[in-house]
Amino acid sequence: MSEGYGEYRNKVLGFIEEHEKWRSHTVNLIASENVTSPSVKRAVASGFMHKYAEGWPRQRYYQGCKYVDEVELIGVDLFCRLFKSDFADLRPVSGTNANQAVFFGLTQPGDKAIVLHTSHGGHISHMPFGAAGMRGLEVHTWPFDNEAFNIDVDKAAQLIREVEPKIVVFGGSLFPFPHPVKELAPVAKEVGAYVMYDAAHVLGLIAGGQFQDPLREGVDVITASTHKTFPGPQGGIIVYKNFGEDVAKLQWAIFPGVLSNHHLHHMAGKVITAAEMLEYGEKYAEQVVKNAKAMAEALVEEGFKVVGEDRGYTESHQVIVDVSDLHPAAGGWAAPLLEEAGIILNKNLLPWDPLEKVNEPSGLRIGVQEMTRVGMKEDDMKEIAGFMKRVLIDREDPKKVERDVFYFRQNFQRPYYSFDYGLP
Ligand code: DSN
Repeated sequence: MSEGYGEYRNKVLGFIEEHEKWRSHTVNLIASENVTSPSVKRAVASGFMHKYAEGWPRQRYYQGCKYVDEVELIGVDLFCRLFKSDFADLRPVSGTNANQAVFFGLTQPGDKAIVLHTSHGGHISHMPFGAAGMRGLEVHTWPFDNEAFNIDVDKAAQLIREVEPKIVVFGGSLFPFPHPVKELAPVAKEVGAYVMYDAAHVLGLIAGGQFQDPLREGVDVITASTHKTFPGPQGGIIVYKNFGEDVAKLQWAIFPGVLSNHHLHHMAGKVITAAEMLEYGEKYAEQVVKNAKAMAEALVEEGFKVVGEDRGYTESHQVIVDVSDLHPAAGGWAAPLLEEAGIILNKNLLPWDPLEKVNEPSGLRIGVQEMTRVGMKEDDMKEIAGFMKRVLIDREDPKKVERDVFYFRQNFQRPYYSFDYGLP
């Protein structure tokens, strides 16, 4: 019998504890993350994690599902209410898994798709090297207007008519402004294309009625992850309209197409988060957008170049900063330096960057959704912008700034907009 492996258990538990302590002391501005409420944590750490339940509630391929079925049916109802959709499917285990299901259900190899290029903020799963390409789709990309930081509507309409795609995909990962869905969905319909919207980043804002409303603007199917502005556990979701006989193809693609068992503990966490968002989502999303605007204005005040000036900088949770004037390595220099100061964000290619600059891109992407969830308001955004200035413009020792970040963060430790803590 081998001895001493308990040391690894101790190490793992120790690193988890260190990580949690460290995260609670830092200002996390990663735009794709969030923190869950204690109730959601309870669901994710529950006995639902030990269960198999392939298929649809009450029509499972496994016995012993009477409780998980009840939870999943509540979830379907809550997600349909939240997004005013005809159907909701909580089974995808990630946003990419949800995208795979749509590509496999609604398209065939050789079909054409139009998506947002990753260098313009699109997601890797939409690309030829991601899920769309793996499905065998011929991938075209939306013409992008760098000035407007958005899809170029006229050129995009022309592209749809030329390419005649089977599916068009809106949404992405660098996403300060709503996409022109109202304008382009009717053109996509003219050529018989499905309209998909990847709401991974903005799901919580849509739920709170503070961004665009894709299903009312002509989208057939929304895919998303459930842990960004939607402050749930890691996972995926698909909500969709009744778009006719192909609904069955989508459902077949979800299971048994790209999934066998779904993750029932995460499913339960999504259900509690949906209830939180029905109760508190409007106020949460409203504060997220206010905070993002306040952060953009404060950064400009401190001397940073923020993208989207003529459009009010942002309408989402994201603020995009161009730091190319501050250092030759730009974002590749700024992001690790900020981490030393306890401010966690990521460097990001901007649409005008050549792809070779991927490790030293011009941009920083900031998301304020997590700090909003722990109770921060507009004035707190000014404090954070001030910390960033001290590190990146004044070139103060990041370790000194880290101490101040630590004390600032002490006051923000609870995930509000939840049944556990209510409103901040
Ligand atoms: N693309 C990742 C992000 O936006 O951080 C999520 O998949």
